[in-house]
Amino acid sequence: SPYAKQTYSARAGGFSNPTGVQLLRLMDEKKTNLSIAADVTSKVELLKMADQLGPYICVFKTHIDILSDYDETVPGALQALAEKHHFLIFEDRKFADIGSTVKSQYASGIYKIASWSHITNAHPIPGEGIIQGLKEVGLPLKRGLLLLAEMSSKGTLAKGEYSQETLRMAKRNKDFVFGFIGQRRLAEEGAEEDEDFLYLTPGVSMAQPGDSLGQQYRSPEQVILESKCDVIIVGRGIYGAADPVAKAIEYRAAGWNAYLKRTQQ
Ligand code: BMP
Repeated sequence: SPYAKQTYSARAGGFSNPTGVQLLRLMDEKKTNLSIAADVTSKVELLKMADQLGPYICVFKTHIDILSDYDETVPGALQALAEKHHFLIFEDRKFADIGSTVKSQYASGIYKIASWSHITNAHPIPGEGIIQGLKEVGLPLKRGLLLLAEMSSKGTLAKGEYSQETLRMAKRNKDFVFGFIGQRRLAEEGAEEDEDFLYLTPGVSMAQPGDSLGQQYRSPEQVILESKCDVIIVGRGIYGAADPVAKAIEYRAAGWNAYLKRTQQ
């Protein structure tokens, strides 16, 4: 793919979603394609992780609904840390319902995700209405959406024609959809690759092949160099280590060196 050889910031011009543009630029500015999956259950731990790892990451990925002590001070505190360290917040909500329902789930409820999270994601399983619904809430706030084209877990049904149709759905909604959660850069069969998207990839570890619940890991090099994805998402590989900051620095270097090799800078 010609895009995989270009720098992140050079690719920004091909994106119409403002969050996608912002992310591409900040990756080159901060020299990082690392995202942390901050899967902790207390707000003190969550905010500590955002403050300590903030300097080394481009995206801070949350599962806000696993916090046992969530309250309405959390989004503001996260936003302040995002400003301080220049990262984007990604609430990994994985919406999967009809357009009308996801609109309410995105804007309302306890978490009001659209009001604080730069990025969120959705399964394409319900069809294009899910994008339309989320877009009505997110676009006026300049938010961006990722579609889950593939998953890292064993036995995933998101493959083949499902992933291909996901790519076509994204192409029809480039104002809001700027990329995918996936395991490899996708090309539409039979079509020239004419459109660029960002690929954010979970299932990354330099130490483990997987976990006991179906997670499957690959290395930063496999993800960035071989599969031509753009962002490595690392959870337990970093926050589960004795020294998470030192580990984040290691993963950041591995991801960045693979990117430099890919773009031959
Ligand atoms: P870990 O690196 O600890 O295995 O965490 C992976 C993170 O990425 C989790 O937050 C999980 O919800 C998410 N994730 C994934 O593992 N595989 C996917 O295909 C999509 C995900 O969002």
